[in-house]
Amino acid sequence: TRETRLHFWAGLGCAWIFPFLLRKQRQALRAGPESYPTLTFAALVLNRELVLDRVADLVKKFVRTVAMSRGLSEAAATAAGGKIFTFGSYRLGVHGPGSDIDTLCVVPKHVSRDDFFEVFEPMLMEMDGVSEVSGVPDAYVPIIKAKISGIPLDLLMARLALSSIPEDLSLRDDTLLRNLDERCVRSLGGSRVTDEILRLVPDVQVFRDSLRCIKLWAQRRAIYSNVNGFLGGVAWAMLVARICQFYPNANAGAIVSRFFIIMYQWSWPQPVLLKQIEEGPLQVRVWNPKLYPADRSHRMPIITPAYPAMCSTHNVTASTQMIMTEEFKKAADIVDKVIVGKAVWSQLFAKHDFFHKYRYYLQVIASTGNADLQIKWAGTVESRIRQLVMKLEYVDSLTLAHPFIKGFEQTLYCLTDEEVRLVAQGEISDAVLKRKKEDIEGKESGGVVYSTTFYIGLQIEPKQVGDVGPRRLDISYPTQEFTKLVRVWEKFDESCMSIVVQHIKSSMLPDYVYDPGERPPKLVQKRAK
Ligand code: 3AT
Ligand code: MN
Ligand code: MN
Repeated sequence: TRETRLHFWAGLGCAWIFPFLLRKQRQALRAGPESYPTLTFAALVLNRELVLDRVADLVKKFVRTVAMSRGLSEAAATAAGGKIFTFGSYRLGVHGPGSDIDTLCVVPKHVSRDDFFEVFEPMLMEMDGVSEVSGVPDAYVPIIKAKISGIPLDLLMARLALSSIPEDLSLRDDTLLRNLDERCVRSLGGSRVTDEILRLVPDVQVFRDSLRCIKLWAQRRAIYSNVNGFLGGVAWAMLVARICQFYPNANAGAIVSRFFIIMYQWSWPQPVLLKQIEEGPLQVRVWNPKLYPADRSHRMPIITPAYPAMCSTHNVTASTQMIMTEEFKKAADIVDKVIVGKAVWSQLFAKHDFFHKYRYYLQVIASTGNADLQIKWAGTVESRIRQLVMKLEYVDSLTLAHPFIKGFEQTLYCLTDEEVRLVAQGEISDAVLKRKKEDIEGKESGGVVYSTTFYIGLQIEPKQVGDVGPRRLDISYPTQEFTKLVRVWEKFDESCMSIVVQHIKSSMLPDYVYDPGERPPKLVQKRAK
């Protein structure tokens, strides 16, 4: 099209000004016409690469600094090296403009994990264009989150049992994992898995194009989320990779078409494997349902291809499995119709109808009076929601408990303590909704409430013939158990954190769950009275 050509020439023009842009242009040209429109965004791509180059240099400088402080000569300290590896969507080549760069920093044995947080983190803060550096050294996978030139990075570190990290180091060799700290093994995992996936697909470009399509579909259908019991990025990548292996000569369109029908018909709990599970040099557990009852309970096992093999879908419950299976079926039907000309591809990406689908919803409201605390509290509550879902699955007459994949955040300004109490209970008056930050400045009582609300759709068994009286649904036990469970969190503090679970009719859902114009008009009227 004319526009594409315009983008193309504009991009090419820039390329003459910046020689490195030219390299990007060539790559995009080679990648084919689909990528021409991205040429004008070459600057963005370039930005990511530049950022990575700078991080790679910083890691080398970090290793050198620590080595010299330990008494190594300058030459030996420089030879100690240091290297970065990427993983996640950036490494797979399916990242979007909002994606972070997941980066693993590999260092030699004389650099410790403490150095990463005590030396590297401050060095990072000093770097040009860096903002929002925050290290979480005591996480299960210790991490430094940062923003460099506006691009978010997740930085992990792994310390290998080697005296130097050569430029051409590969992480493929399982023996590298010997004598490592568990946290280092976990940190290496992400990179080793993505690299292995890319090695195991017959055609990387077909895999990428197909995965982009499946990711978009899963996001639009609200089934993209590991914490909530659906699948996360790595699991979706492995499913697509498996289909690519079944059809090594197929193009992306064919892969996507086959994907849905194969996944719909898959005989779970038969695992999805990209290669045979291998034993290795460590004393760690490798996924094995014959040996471990916990592994036997996995409903839709999708197993990572790098040693030690792990199940990436531990969180799937009976409900989320049912929901995903239904989505595979719906998508397979659309594809069938597309093939005979009775539907168009865009129907595949229709927005989910979660907030139209059920008559009753559970509303889980987590709130605090502090923005930083809220992130942790809401995260804790969210990570436990699947426990609530599993408890609900045991309730008679409840056929499905459908968790929504994201929470809705609100900041509310309260004038009185009574308002604070009501807001935490989910009772938000129009007056509070309209209030702004300035309205409560200098006030003694009241204050700001940060709240995050999660939703679970409830599907109730239809009334059987012969049933008398209204159907009763008793969910008090699971909800009480759930609130107890989140309150045992070690940082829970009754005085400043609140958790409320309530069940509401769909007509009581707040407007913010809908896009503008999406709310059924009848319900709008009801609420207006
Ligand atoms: P985006 O394009 O960044 O949204 P992504 O697939 O790269 O998609 P993430 O950056 O969230 O997703 O995650 C990349 C990898 O990091 C996936 C997983 O191997 C690892 N990872 C993510 N979250 C966690 C976590 N909480 N704990 C341990 N590993 C994690
Ligand atoms: Mn990422
Ligand atoms: Mn990340």
